[in-house]
Amino acid sequence: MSFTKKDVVLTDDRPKTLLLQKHSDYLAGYGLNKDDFEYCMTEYLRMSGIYWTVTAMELMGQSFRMPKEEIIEFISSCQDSESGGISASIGHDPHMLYTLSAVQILAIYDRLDAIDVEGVVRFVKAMQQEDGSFFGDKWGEVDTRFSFCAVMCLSLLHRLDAINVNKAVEFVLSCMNFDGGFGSKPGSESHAGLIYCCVGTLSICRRMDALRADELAWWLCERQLPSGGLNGRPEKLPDLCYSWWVMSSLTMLNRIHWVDKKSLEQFILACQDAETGGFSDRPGDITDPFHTLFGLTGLSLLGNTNIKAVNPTYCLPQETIDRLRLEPQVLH
Ligand code: GRG
Ligand code: ZN
Repeated sequence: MSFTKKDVVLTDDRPKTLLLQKHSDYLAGYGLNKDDFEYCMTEYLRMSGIYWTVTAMELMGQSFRMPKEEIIEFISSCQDSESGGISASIGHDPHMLYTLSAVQILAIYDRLDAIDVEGVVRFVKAMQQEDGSFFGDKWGEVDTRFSFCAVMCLSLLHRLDAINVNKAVEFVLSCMNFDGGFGSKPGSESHAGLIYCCVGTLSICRRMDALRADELAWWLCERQLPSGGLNGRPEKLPDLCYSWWVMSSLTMLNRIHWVDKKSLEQFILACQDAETGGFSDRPGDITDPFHTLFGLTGLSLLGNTNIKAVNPTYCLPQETIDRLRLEPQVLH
């Protein structure tokens, strides 16, 4: 019997240095042509797209290249006056994911005054259920991602008091599995993306003591493959964005040294496109703003000083978290 591992091979002609100027040009140009096919097809997640881009530009010290006032104006016009929630694009339905992205962008810009904050608080509060879980929107999907969106959003607004935090934590803990990991709801398989959401929720609510830290960190560091890249669960291919979901969780757990940093750094650098700029999920694939942010944040967590420090809980520049005087918990 043979054991095959799904992985990629890094070729010798791969990028080996950080191409910051290329990435800044790529993101500054993204969406300049509003008729571009890819731009049109991603309208349903526009608010998050702007968050990924603005955050990446901030971390590179390039945010002056972004149309700040236009972005703030766009966010204001995506808030629904009735529910108070914020949508991905003008005329779309409000959702927890885009409400969080909007609040994150405004937190970076120090412009939370541009929205009706009480409206956002009302929206998030209305999404909490009896068992402490959160809906994503009025249609009632429950997912630990939405628990994280709720607590992150309210903490950025200094309004965590509006929800039942103990119940929110209780629900997240009910999603903990035998391996110490977390899924999207009770009984769902552990997945690194959802582990980040659950650990992040506990970090914000200062309940990291409830984690089984050693087991969880062991599961997380087992995500590293021979190429250096990380996958999101066993038997899956490596994907650059797990450099964020896994490494941010390990940082909150104070066990980042459990992965081989050097080979992960080489994998991340290999995901850059030296011609177009930007990062992709795997070497040689097409780049996008989502993976570009997580390539940069991954390198920042690994200690690259050409990129500003990122906060592992909030996925925002550390300087924003300091300005807001937030103190998410990390294990010591
Ligand atoms: C503030 C950064 C930030 C996030 C807000 C939306 C959110 C909270 C977190 C998303 C976490 C998550 C579920 C990430 C996983 C994304 C992903 C690559 C999903 C793909 O899932 P599969 O099963 O991929 O298609 P694999 O890699 O398992 O094959
Ligand atoms: Zn990915």
